[in-house]
Amino acid sequence: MGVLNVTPDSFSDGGDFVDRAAAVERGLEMLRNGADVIDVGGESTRPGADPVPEDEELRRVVPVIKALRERSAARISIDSFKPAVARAAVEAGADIWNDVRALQEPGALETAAELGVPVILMHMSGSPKTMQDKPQYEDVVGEVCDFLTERADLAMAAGVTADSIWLDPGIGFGKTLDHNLALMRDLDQVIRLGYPVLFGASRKRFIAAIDDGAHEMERLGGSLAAAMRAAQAGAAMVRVHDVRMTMQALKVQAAIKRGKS
Ligand code: 9MG
Repeated sequence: MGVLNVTPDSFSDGGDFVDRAAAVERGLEMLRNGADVIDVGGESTRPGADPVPEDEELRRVVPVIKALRERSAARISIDSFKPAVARAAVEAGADIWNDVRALQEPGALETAAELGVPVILMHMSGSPKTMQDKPQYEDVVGEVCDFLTERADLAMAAGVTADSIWLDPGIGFGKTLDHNLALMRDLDQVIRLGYPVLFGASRKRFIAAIDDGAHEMERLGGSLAAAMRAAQAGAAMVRVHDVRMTMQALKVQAAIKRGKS
């Protein structure tokens, strides 16, 4: 899954507006480089990020999804926790709902059931604005698994089919470095819940915490190490910025496992 953040800090024309053409080109490039899904998001979920009003989020993502749909048959996911944005995105051509709030917004469960598209339920403690203020767990892996199981059960009770549900431990979302490392080490516990697992660690801050404050653009090595760990543990998909290099690493890992070309 290739990350396409349609936010002014990612694709700016120099002012406050998103350069949509550049965003679409980046999405198509990720597909050429081997991505199966493009994850389009119009609201940053980085720690400390400010919320974006619904109309602005729609203005950012809908034209980009329409343009990608016109030019490619590949799967597109909408990264949003707002039911109205997910609905408009699916009408514009998106195939998957990636929800970092795991359908906790009012009306989200019902909307997911109505839309009938696969939905990714991610674990987050708190909200992006405050989630890194002293996150605490007794047993982070157990608590994340319990939360995801409960959200999957609630989704199914609302009418989402079991085969539409994906789970995601939410690396970096309300977690300290040690919490993130425990989740990566014990990822098989999330996988054993029985749903396909999406894993996202690309360019995240825990890499800088291990490697001397490495800048966001200098985190490729750590991103690849985490993606390889996830693939080895059995994650069904990894969410990444650097599609070409991740594909290369995955191909080499698979070839080594086979022991032949
Ligand atoms: C939007 N977003 C940012 N990081 C993410 C992650 O790790 N998983 C999912 N599902 N979405 C993410």
